[in-house]
Parts: sequence; structure tokens; C-alpha cells
Amino acid sequence: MKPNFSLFICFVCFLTLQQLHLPCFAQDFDFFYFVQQWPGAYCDSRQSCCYPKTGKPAADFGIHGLWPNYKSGGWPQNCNPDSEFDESQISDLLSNMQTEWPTLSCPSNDGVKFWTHEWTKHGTCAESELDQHDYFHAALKLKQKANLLHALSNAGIKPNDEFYGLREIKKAIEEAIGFTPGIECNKDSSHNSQLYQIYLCVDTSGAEFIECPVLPHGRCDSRIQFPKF
Ligand code: U2P
Repeated sequence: MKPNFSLFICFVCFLTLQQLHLPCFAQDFDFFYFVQQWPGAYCDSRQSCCYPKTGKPAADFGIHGLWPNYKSGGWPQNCNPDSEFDESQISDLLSNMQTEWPTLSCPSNDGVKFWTHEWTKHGTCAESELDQHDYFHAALKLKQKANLLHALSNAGIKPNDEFYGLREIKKAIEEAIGFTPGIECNKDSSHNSQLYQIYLCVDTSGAEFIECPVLPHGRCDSRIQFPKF
């Protein structure tokens, strides 16, 4: 009797989802990581770096991605193989994408490969909240709102190859944005720990910064280098 009843409930749920036109792949998530990378650290490491076809990016943080995440730690990925990256949906954003979300991978390219990867792996897991245009637009707006380089330079922290306290860097960003960031480091060829990526947490609408439910493990020393670019 009981198993049949569960089956019936499942069937009713399925019919309701169909009525609401909710896709069956709809996957929930708890918050976004908005991740920005410092090009000086990407290039000054063991991995190779190539400037985009449009030329050397500005000495500023570049967007890496807007990643749906779970409070428990993990994250969904590659949620909808049928949803392809479509440049025509973001044609009004492309010139901003080139300056704010530049690719640094080799061989040199125009960025479409990077944006396709980010959409396919991460963006498709947020489609219940943001369509493709909204997703990329949200990331561009967050970059402007965070203005990380300004927050750091206001506190005297500049990309000049000097070393700064990890706590000092976190404090400068917290004072400017109101929330504690996650900091990820990598190593240069002399094994110096350097500022590589900054993680800010964002609500599921993609518009508001929030306190991070969980912070990534950053692999940083207590003093880290802010390399020139
Ligand atoms: O950390 C290495 C790579 O794992 C992916 N990552 C990491 C943390 C997280 O919360 N979500 C996530 O996707 C990133 O992969 P990418 O988007 O670059 O392919 C990250 O670079």
C-alpha cells in the first residue's frame, strides 16, 4: 500500500513540474562564488599565459567566473548540455566582456572559449535564476560594484611586487564591501606565495554580496606578494 502511495506522489510532482514548465534538470544551489583573478599571478606562475587577441589586459582584476555553490561545500556543474553558449545573446556585453573577463590561457584567443567553458560548467546550473544574458550581465555588474583594486589601493595595498599581510588584505576588502572575502594564492617560480584569486559570495539572484556560508581553502602564507602586471 505505502510504496504505491509514494509512487503516486512522485507522479503528481512530475505532472506539477511539467505544468509549470520547470525543466527536469533544474538544480538548486545556495549561493554564488564570484571569483576574480589577478593577471600578474596567473602569468607569474608555472602555467603559461597568453594575452587575448585584443591585446594585454589592463592591470586590474579580471573575472574568472560566477559559480553556483552549496552551503555544504560542493557545487553543481555541467547542468544542461543542451544549453549552448550563444554569443548573439550577449552581443551588447561583448566589448565589456573583453575588458572585464579577459582570457589568459594559451594559445592566444578572443575569449569565447573561456566564456563558453564558464557558461557550460557553471552558468547552466543557475538557469533557474538567470538566463544567459542575465548571467553574464550579473557578473559584469558585480565586478564594477566590488571594485577590488580600488578597495585595496585605498588601504595602501598595490600591485608592486611587495608582500602584504593576508589579514590586512581581507580587512581592506571587508571594509569596502562589508563582507569577508576568500583569498586564494598560487606560487611564483621562486615559490613565493602570491595573491591569485579573490572570492566574494553573492545571493542566488546574482545581485547582492552576502557573508560566505563557506570559504574556499586558499593555500596562502600569512604574508603574500601582490605581483606587478
Ligand atoms: O579550484 C580549481 C577549479 O575548480 C573549479 N571550482 C572550484 C571551486 C568551486 O567552488 N567551484 C569550481 O568550479 C574551478 O574550475 P573552472 O571554472 O576554472 O573550470 C577552479 O578553477
